[in-house]
Amino acid sequence: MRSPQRRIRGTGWAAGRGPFEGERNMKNAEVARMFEMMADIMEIKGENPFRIGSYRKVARIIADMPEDIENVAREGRLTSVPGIGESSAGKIKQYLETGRMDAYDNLLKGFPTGALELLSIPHVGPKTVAKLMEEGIKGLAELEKAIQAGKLSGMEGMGDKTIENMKKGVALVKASQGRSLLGEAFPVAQRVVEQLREKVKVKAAEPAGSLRRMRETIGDIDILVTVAAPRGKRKDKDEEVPGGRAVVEAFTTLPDVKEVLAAGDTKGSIRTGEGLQVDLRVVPPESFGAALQYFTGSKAHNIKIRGIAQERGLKINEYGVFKGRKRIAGATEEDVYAALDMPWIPPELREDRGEAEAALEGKLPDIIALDDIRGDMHVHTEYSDGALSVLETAKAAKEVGYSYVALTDHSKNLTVASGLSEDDLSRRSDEIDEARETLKGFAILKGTEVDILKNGSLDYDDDVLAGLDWVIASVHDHFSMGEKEMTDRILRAVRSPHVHAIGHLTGRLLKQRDTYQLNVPTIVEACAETGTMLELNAHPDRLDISDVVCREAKQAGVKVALGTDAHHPSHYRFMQFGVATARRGWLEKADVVNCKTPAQLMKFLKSAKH
Ligand code: DGT
Ligand code: CA
Ligand code: CA
Ligand code: ZN
Repeated sequence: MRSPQRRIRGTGWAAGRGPFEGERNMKNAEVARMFEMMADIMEIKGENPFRIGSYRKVARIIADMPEDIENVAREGRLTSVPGIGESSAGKIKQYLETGRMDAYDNLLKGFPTGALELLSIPHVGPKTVAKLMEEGIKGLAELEKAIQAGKLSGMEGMGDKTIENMKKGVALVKASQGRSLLGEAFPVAQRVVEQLREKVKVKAAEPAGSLRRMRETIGDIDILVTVAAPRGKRKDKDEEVPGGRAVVEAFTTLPDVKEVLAAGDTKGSIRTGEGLQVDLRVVPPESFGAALQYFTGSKAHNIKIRGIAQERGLKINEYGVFKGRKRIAGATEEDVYAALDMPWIPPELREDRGEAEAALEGKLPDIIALDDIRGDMHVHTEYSDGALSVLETAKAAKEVGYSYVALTDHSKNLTVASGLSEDDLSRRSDEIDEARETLKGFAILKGTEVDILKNGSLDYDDDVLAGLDWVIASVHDHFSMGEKEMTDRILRAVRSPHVHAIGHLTGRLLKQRDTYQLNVPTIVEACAETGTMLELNAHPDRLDISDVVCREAKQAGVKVALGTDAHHPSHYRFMQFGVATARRGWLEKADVVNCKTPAQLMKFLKSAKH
């Protein structure tokens, strides 16, 4: 039988390998979060404000540091980073070397978990948590009850708007509780699968579940393995082949394992240092495709597929497709779908959003792949808050294999991100001209991410914008406007003849901040009328616009531009999450401007607006 492994087609998962190898272990965000958390807990406890401030500062420094903190620590350079002193360096080192930080563990010891829940609500800071705790509100469920009973209204500093925001925040936390960002879970799955393949001889090891479907958040990671003799030992060409038990053992003793939740003959479950649960199942080769199909889901897709099988008098489960008692498919996913008269359906489409019907009619979209992307349309340089120079930034994009990059530094309104003055812009323009000379055959677009000001006007005058190749307009402040006001604000930018695309349209930060109040269909419609594009911001915190809005854009004829919002070339790898979201939104090459050649792109941008 042919190896099932070779039959796994170009999913987002497969696209995860390649040029970004080696960039996946950045611990910066993790360490920064720990310092932020320590500061929050100290603040709730009412400890020394100076100490709290210094922890916050360290968190910020680490989060913004373009370099991998593990490298900095390994080379003994922690204390030479401005703002990191001996004591912080010690904590960081201890954590990176041992996976524990005493200071963190001690602070968390005995601290009520309910307070941590409250802290995870957007807009709820340590001061509010302290106040709520004083009032006897010690967790999410209690807060929800208190809001419902109108108990907060009497409390100091609790206006209607604050309470309304809190209510939304509680809903957001409840919805995302226990879920991780795709950007966090993906590298963990990649690591676990690789380590497993190295440790034990398997015929195939592949992720399934929401991770294979590349959902924006992941509940747990599911991994499917097949070996030649899953239920026992068998001699295979005189060689002892591992059984399911051996695979589970190898799995539960991987370096990433922090806790073993279950270990049996064909199933294992562990928790990693990141707190992610990973479920592993070992299945026989003749069922591998059926099991992969089943455990990839989604549940809604599976239910639809089962119905289609029943209509044909067939039965489908994780062991195969059966006609009576005879297995007619199961070894590969292609076989499974073919048994139902369907072509193979890319995992990203399996959400019961019409993909099964489309497959039956032979009308599945020809969705884009990472290889189709010829450039990154949203990148920052050191002129604003990026890490590297124009030339370095462009060179790194060329090394990824791109034909172009759009440099989209912030505009002057965004002082926290060193937005560019008109003078800065013209200095940058000269520098781009020089870089163009150096990097012949590679296109650098002179771009901007211009702020949409409170009233919908733009942060640069029209003549400045007219001199640029690529204009993204984004909202970066005054987030809490009403729906009508915010929609009008963005519509005004859409109607500017100089705005090519709206950046991160809804402003959501996954698990942290909900979307602005906004009428998305109205904006999509206006984009279609004016030839304005929508950005798909590929940063794993954002993935904005979402898969669902991508689909709306496509249906309205609005083109989508993918950008990673890179502040350092190591962020270029986020493109795979943007591509995955585009795939989930059914986008084809014609829908995505990044699939154009440089010449096609420049021509298109000149005539896009109408
Ligand atoms: P997650 O982990 O919440 O991000 O989402 P999934 O989709 O990975 O869900 P999970 O881990 O609970 O289960 C993995 C897959 O197994 C799921 O996508 C479809 C399949 N599955 C699980 N439970 C059921 C079920 O009750 N019925 C059907 N038809 N499929 C199921
Ligand atoms: Ca899962
Ligand atoms: Ca699972
Ligand atoms: Zn932005």
